[in-house]
Amino acid sequence: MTHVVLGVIGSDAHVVGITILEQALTAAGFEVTNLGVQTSQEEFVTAAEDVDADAILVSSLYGHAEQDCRGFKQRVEESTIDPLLYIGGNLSVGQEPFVETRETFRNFGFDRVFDSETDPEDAIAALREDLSMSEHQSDTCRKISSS
Ligand code: B12
Repeated sequence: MTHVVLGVIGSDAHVVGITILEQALTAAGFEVTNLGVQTSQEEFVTAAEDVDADAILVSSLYGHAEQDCRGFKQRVEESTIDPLLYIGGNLSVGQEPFVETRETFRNFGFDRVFDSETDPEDAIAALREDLSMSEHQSDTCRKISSS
């Protein structure tokens, strides 16, 4: 079973994006823990340890992602797990080109960085690729967990 922990980091209260992501990931057969909005780094890591998460998906919309994510990778490294780290949403403030934003968050230790135009299917395809899952495998997860 492939377990994904999802949430909105910091004081950010934008809930629509992660709700859509949760639904898409669940429909694709992933086991999803949605921590909701205003989630601290510590809450992400504790939840991910609890379920032995394969991936943590961080969302940020309100323009404070850099401050909120500083030290996140280090915190994960100090934990008992080694999940993939994805971040997405509206990550930059102002007109910064996305290539620069991506570079910033890659340097923070995120494996993939997604912009606000991301279709949930892109994230699902990336997870399958990075976790070396076939579509069939995640469908199988869904069948097992729903039976
Ligand atoms: C609705 C909204 C609000 C609502 C939120 C209601 C709620 N509870 O959700 C309210 C009015 C409360 C609000 C408040 C604020 N907002 Co607002 N809000 C929006 C708005 C109009 C739409 C957001 C939305 O729901 N989009 C629809 C969903 C489906 O899209 P999404 O969230 O982008 O998510 C998709 C992708 O981004 C991606 N994705 C998201 N996260 C992740 C994570 C991963 C890992 C992956 C793979 C993909 C992914 O997949 C999602 C599904 O396709 C946007 C502008 C916009 N058009 O985006 C501004 C916007 C996000 N808000 C903004 C701001 C500034 C604020 C406030 C700070 C304003 C203020 N001064 O008070 C506050 C912050 C409050 C807080 N503590 O969070 C700015 C952020 C600017 C920035 N980043 O530089 C925006 C961009 C508006 C703007 N152009 O200035 N907001």
